[in-house]
Amino acid sequence: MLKITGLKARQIFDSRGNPTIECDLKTGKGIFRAAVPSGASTGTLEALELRDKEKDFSGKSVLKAVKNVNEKISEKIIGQKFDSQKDFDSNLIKIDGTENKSNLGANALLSVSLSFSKAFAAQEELELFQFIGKISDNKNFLLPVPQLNVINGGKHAGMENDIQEHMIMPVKSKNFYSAIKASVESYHELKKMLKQKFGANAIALGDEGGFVPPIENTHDRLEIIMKAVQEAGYEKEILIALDSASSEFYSDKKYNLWGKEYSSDELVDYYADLASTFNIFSIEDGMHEEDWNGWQKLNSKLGSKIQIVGDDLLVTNVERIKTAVQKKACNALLLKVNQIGTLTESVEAAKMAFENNWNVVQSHRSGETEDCFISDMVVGLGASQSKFGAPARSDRNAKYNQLLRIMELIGDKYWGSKI
Ligand code: 2PG
Ligand code: MG
Repeated sequence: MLKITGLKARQIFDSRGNPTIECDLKTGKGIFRAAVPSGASTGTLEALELRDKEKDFSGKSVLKAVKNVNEKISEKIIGQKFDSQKDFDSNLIKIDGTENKSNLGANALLSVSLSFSKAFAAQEELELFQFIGKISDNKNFLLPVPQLNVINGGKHAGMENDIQEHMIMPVKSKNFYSAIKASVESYHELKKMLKQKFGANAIALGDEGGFVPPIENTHDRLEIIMKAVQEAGYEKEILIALDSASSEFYSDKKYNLWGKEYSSDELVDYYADLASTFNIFSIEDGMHEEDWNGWQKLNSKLGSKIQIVGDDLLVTNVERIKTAVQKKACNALLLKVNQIGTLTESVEAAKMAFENNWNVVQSHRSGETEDCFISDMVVGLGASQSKFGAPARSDRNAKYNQLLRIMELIGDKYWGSKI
């Protein structure tokens, strides 16, 4: 049993300089803090991120969510005892009382849910990843194969009608440390090449720490990425992953990319063509979040060779995952805690994916904080992959650095590369 003795939320700023919420939860063991990330290319079915929509900070302040924690949630939980994360989160869900957390805000709920888990781990004298292993019934901790977004596009780079993320993935490295080394060295090689070819402006960074060079199509971006990987000496270790975030460039049943229109079929063919040219391991949100036919075509054409990941499609929601399994729409889950709003529901989503033999990719949001909860979470769940951005900027590297600390504890042979 864990007794909550205090709760205080506040407004802080995320990596884009937008307001977000963090919460301090107090128990006899100390004060436990968690902060909530925020997306730019959000799925329409995500749980509601409560923003004030008033004059300050262009409508983005989160003072109502903060107040909801400090008043409505505090009132119900301070002085109370809880015997598990599940018990605690189901209380939070009850206090909110809506399907999509639109009453108190998924951001308000998540700040409390995550800080509670840190407190409960301390109470049980467990590392956070061990605690997450316990609540998800997993004993096989894994260091993830990272997907690192080295060329940022789309909304994360101030662009439209564009593919969002071009990632390197050290799938064939021999252990986690070698994977990070290969990735960091390739990132620096890419920086050198981009500067040489396009000048200093090409090495400005997007929201996830990747470069934003003046290259307006994915084929040419992947070409220079692979050249850099080769130059760094890692072409045998590193494969490619993409996140199209295609809901962002879909309208009137067409996909609009770089001034050209594609039908669902044509876009599937475009991906097949890319996959025959480059060593692509994974494609995320290749199709629009409601284009189920498109997803089925993509998965049936490429799903036996390539990982097909649902993000906006699934929004970390077990009901959406069930539908996608039944429709054979994809074969992997992108897991984002703030899409659903509590840790327990996020764990349930991951477990449902595992039960269906899907891979799970634990993911950051493009707006992040210094909180590296997701590093412990991916290891605790035993998920094989992470998506934490480029190895640059502390909002991203905080996550890699925490994985390095966990590596010291569990050893780097436990590593997700058997995917
Ligand atoms: C995505 C994410 C993270 P955002 O689409 O997968 O990379 O972006 O947080 O902006 O939704
Ligand atoms: Mg995505």
